Amino acid sequence: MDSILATAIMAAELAGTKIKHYFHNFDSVQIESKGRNDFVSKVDKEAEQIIIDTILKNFPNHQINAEESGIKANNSDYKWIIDPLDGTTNFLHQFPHFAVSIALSYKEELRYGVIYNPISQELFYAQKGKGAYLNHQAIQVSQHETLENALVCTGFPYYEFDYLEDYMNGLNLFMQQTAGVRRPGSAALDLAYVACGRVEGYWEFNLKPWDIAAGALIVTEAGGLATDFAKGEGFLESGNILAANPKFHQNMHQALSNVTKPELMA
Ligand code: 2AM
Ligand code: CA
Repeated sequence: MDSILATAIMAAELAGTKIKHYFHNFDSVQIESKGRNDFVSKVDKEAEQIIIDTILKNFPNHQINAEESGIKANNSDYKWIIDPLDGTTNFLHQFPHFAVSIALSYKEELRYGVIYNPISQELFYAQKGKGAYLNHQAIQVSQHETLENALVCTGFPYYEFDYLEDYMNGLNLFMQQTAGVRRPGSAALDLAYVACGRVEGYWEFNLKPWDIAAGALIVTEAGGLATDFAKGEGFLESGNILAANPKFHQNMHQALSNVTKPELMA
């Protein structure tokens, strides 16, 4: 296996093992007394350090952009984009749906993506031009085209509510016209689920690069499209993402455009 991919997978699995340990040794009394946020930030930080140590041991000159520790700018065109624990609210509530997400870009182009759910032990990964995999088996997006009978997922807005009404319009529409809408709580896993065809499509806005970088590459390598709301490539910058199989992407984009202010779709 390619040495970058092997390093990314090793980092995700080591961090996942640490997160799983805390998940199964969840001292709710201590957490309540010390505060939930302290506990989650301890888990986040420890997992992130494991990932960064694993990467820099193998690639000491690479840049790092990680949720907890920020940017470590090195003199390299390779940049790792890391979310040590995507789905922290789920983790804190003992809801076993969260993941480690690690991506690598070269000159700002996504080249590798790894997402690992340590509880289900599902490992999703992709390398640019080499396809997408779940536990080492090739995966593909679904072929389903129409809203009817489709399953879609999303994330609720949580801090920026300017577009809440537009968001609710989209939700309203998909609720009525699809087989169902899910809000699982981890953007990384939402994208991984699009990639392996469990859901037809996913949309969310105002995310951070580390929430979506790995998942976006895994979707595209699985034959799907991951774009911003204007069908462009600026999703890492805007944080707005729409991911689906190509035909469903078009239908989903059309449906959202009909009920959303043009400025949000731009
Ligand atoms: P996080 O768990 O790493 O914070 C779900 O909508 C997505 O939004 C998740 O990927 C989650 O990543 C991110 N997010 C960030 N802050 C959040 C918050 N306060 N509440 C819910 N999700 C949040
Ligand atoms: Ca996240």
